[in-house]
Amino acid sequence: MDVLLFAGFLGSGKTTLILSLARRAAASGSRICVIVNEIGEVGIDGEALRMGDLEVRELTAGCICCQIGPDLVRTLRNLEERYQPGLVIIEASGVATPGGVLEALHHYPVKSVTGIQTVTVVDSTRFVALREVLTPLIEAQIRGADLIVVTKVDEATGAEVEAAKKAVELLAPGIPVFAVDATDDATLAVLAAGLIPEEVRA
Ligand SMILES: Nc1nc2c(ncn2[C@@H]2O[C@H](COP(=O)(O)OP(=O)(O)OP(=O)(O)O)[C@@H](O)[C@H]2O)c(=O)[nH]1
Ligand SMILES: [Mg+2]
Repeated sequence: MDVLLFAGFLGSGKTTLILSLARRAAASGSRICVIVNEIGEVGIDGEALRMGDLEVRELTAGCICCQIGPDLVRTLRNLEERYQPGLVIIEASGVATPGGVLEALHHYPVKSVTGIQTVTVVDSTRFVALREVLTPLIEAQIRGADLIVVTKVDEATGAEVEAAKKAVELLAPGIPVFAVDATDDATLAVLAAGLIPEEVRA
């Protein structure tokens, strides 16, 4: 099974994006499973994702990048046993770094995982301010990405979008960057084609 890891600060648009992408995939009959890591919150994302007809597991006992790596691995093994999903999407908590999650998976390997790609979600309306106060976290999330999605371009000013894109390109040179708003079907379709394995796609 392939794993898609979504990282990005709180409220950046991870769940929204996962739902839109999954909508383009589940119709093939292949089960997509989602693992969502929320810390100290009621399971709002879990509920939203279940409404997207996805098999969802919630991990709430800590952060998967630094505290509960073994729980993540156990959950992946369990999903593999029950569903043999073509794709497992992991929504990391807003304070997780991709490097931490990958380290956990490296430490306790899951045999059936054939590939892991990291998507970092960057909120264009808040990027500059967040980077200023949370520099190490925001930069580690971007540096750890295989692909970056800059969200909320419908809400941001042109200057905000450009500032976010430019900073991201400097922090993660050569990494593909997509700018989207949640209703931008054309870009989401291109994203889905690149991220979702063919056998899982609708
Ligand atoms: N205008 C606009 N709003 C968006 C977009 N993407 C997400 N949102 C809104 O931003 C808010 C946060 O989105 P979520 O998808 O819940 O973000 P998240 O990263 O999963 O948040 P946490 O799980 O709490 O870290 C919601 O109110 C979304 O409706 C977008 O492209 N444009
Ligand atoms: Mg979420």
